[in-house]
Amino acid sequence: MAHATFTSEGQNMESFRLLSGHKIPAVGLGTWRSGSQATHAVVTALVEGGYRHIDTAWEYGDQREVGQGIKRAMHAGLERRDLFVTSKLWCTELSPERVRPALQNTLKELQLEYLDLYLIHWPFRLREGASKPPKAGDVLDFDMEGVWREMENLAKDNLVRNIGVCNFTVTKLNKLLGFAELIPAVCQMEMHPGWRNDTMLEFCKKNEIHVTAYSPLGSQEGGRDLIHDQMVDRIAKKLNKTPGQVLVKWGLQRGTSVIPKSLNPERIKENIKVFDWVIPEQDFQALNSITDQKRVMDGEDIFVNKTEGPFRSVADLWDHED
Ligand code: NDP
Ligand code: 1BO
Repeated sequence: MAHATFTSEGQNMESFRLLSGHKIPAVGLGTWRSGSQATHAVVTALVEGGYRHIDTAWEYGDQREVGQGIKRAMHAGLERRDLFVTSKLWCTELSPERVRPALQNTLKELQLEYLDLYLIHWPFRLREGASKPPKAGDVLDFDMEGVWREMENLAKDNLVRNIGVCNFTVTKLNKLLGFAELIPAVCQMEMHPGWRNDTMLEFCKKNEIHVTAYSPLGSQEGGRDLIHDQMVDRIAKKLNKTPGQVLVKWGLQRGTSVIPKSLNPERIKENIKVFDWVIPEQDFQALNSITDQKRVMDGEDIFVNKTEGPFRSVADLWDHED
């Protein structure tokens, strides 16, 4: 269920309550491929846009820049306790003894004492220096239980407020739920009208795991251009909104938090102006009816080796659930 609060700019910002009792702001700024421009984007989002939620990851290589942006926003008057900062544990660190040092490195890069949310980025362990696509021996066994215990220990030691996962399937979540002492607070996954991912959404709702929708606009280079989709554009024009706003709102109306990425100040501010209007039911259902359902982020380049395995196809990665 969404809760409304007001930021210092008077922007109505909704949030969702996690199982832990903490609140996750409904719209966050994505920072993948933001590079050196991440600092400016984060400052714009936090200080001018009214954002309170930032999504980053060690793998994005921009945690230092994101941390600079957060620091500048705090100098401008924001309090750490009002912010929700997410980062992610990369695949080379997916062994129990590497979890805590990886988090400590992330905290150092971000110049933070704690994270609000730490996620397993992908449920596949990679050898350091793995190629893309992986060579034989690049994808290693993943001790999910051992890694999760260490994630739980980070939460117990208050270094992270919440822990969760990304890019899991029902099969993998069931396995995790079988041994977890702390249930994942959040499952982050690709979600937009071109990849509704309904099975995972329903499974997470049933298990009270909050869902964050990534690539809500269809992602970046090589992604799916939903911004220029005819139906999205028609609905945007009818509602006097932009396609970006319609796509963000679609995710919110499904009960997910949403993390659009932008480096453009106007688009950053536009993407969060989504709280004082709704997509009418008929249009919402039209967006739910796009038949060409396809992942953008299928993981093939990073994890599939067609001849050597252990994952010989995209279907293998997703446990043949799609
Ligand atoms: P998005 O779906 O957020 O799309 C970003 C693209 O849309 C950029 O090219 C951006 O360009 C453009 N854009 C942004 N706003 C608008 C607008 N209003 N109108 C038109 N174009 C717009 O892509 P991402 O794949 O980056 O996903 C968002 C975030 O989700 C990531 O940045 C990352 O934080 C997270 N993520 C997590 C993953 C995981 O495995 N856990 C995987 C993928 C993403 P411009 O910058 O020029 O505005
Ligand atoms: C490989 C990283 C994808 C964006 O999270």
